[in-house]
Amino acid sequence: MRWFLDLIDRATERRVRQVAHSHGRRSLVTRLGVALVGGAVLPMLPFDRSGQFGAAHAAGAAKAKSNPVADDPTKCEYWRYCAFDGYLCSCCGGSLTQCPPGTEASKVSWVGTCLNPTDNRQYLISYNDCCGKASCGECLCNNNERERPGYRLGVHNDINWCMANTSLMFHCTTSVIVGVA
Ligand code: ABN
Repeated sequence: MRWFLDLIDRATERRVRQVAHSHGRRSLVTRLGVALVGGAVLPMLPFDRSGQFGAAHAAGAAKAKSNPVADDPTKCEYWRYCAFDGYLCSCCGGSLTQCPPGTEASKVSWVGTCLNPTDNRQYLISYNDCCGKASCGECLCNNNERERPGYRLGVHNDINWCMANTSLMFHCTTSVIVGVA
């Protein structure tokens, strides 16, 4: 019986020592050290920020610099067309900002916001339709940055903005800078 009690004593002592070791002061200091070093090293680790606004636009600017069509107003990739829906007036006898002869600018329009890759600033662009002639049919372009569904009229681009003009016939669309965001 005595040997059995000794056995229990030794087992209990061993267990108490183990618990004291893992929950003692030294173990607490060890854990604190790990937390401190981890806290200092973690923020230095690289992580993906590509979803962030600034990085996305920096990438956009870099892309525009290496992409000559981004500087060509007859191409849909031109920066001012980021929220454009229609035919480019620069392909229809007009220009970026001027309606072709025989048409007039819509009295109402929708205004988008586009990044100019040259100065990295956001500009407000008014997309005025040119009204009074049948569809130009050249250089169809549809980009939808920050555009919203049709039930929010002022922020939707898939609309005939000739609605308030004498002639409702849509010909093409211009892109006029109306402000800096
Ligand atoms: N704002 C261009 C346009 C005109 C007619 C129909 C859809 C879109």
